Amino acid sequence: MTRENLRINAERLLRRLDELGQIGALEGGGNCRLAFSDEDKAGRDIVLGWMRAAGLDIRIDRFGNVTATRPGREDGPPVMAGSHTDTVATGGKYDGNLGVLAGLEAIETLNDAGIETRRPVAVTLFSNEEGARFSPDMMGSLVYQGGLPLEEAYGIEGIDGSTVGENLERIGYIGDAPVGGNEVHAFVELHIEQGPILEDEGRTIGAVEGVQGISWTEYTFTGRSAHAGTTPMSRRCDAGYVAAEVAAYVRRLAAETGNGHVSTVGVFEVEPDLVNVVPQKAKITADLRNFDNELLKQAEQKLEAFVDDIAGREGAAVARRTLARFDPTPFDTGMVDRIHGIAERLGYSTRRIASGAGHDAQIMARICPTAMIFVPSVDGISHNIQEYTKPEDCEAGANVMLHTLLELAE
Ligand code: HGY
Ligand code: MN
Ligand code: MN
Ligand code: MN
Repeated sequence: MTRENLRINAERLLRRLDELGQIGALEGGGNCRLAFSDEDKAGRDIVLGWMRAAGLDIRIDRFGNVTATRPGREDGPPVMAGSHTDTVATGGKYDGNLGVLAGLEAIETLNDAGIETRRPVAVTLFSNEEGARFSPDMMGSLVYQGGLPLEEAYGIEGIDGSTVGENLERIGYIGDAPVGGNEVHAFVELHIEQGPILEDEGRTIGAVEGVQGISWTEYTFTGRSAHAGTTPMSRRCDAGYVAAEVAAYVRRLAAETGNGHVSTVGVFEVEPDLVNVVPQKAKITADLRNFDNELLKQAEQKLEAFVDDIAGREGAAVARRTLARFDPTPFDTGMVDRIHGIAERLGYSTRRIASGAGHDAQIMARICPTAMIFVPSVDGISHNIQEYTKPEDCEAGANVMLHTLLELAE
């Protein structure tokens, strides 16, 4: 078997995707493995078992990031694949999982073929990529890279009031290895596109050129609860009304900002949440994204001005909390070209593409040459229990991953 003809073991990859997909399985399909939950632990455990069975050197850092390494002829910084196995509450079985399992599959294919590489080859499972329970997202890779101090990360409180540190402790994933200061030769992440472009164009592989900027803000509006029937409209301080106006504005902001801007209000809570009480309090989150940082900043400024104006007119108090803020991240052009070339050489229909979603790769790009491989999402949906990617596309992405790691490891 020549190296060029080397291909991953698709049956093993797909079987593991299914097995991991059983953990935190939801009625009707999909997964819920929120970061540092018991389901997240169970998902980590099964992947760790496969890593150990492959005879890899396992390193768990103090933030629960798990790195499994296959030695090379020489020591030194590894060529690394990686992604995440935590999910949003209505997640699918491919988001993140495909990247971790394809990295492991590529390493096991090298084992099966008895191929010795010059450099070590590793795969990392990063903690809490989603940020849905504990913000910001990409938290594990941020701590791994040194962008978020460990103690600060431990203290972050989640949507259910408990802290990251308490939960990491509870699931037993505070490892011994230090965080930060990690040297990596190059990083490659395979991920589902989570959008419609590859499928619409009938493409199999996306060579990802970069990730758009992300801005997450939580707003808490405080008004005054009052009787919904007796209180004159002019005498109300309706926190729910303010939140609703802001949510509609966040939507309008996308068209106003342009350049493919996207924005949404994902969290919308009112108190006391009763039919005949004017809301006393309302909490919403605004997720704004743009590939142009200046336009993203303009959108943030316009939103702040709108919030102050509408809340001021209603007499409601405003509390703001930044949950995440990442600038647009371009990937290493040499790495993107390499992925594009390998995909074409393997016979896959390929295009360059940008990522609308955040990924661990955008953090790893701070410490080493980094790029991503996308495969199509059926109907372009993700963060939805119907998330699906065809087996042959998972296999294609993993084969591009295999040859990218192999080239980088020489
Ligand atoms: O929100 C994101 O883009 C990622 O899924 N955490
Ligand atoms: Mn993901
Ligand atoms: Mn996701
Ligand atoms: Mn992601």
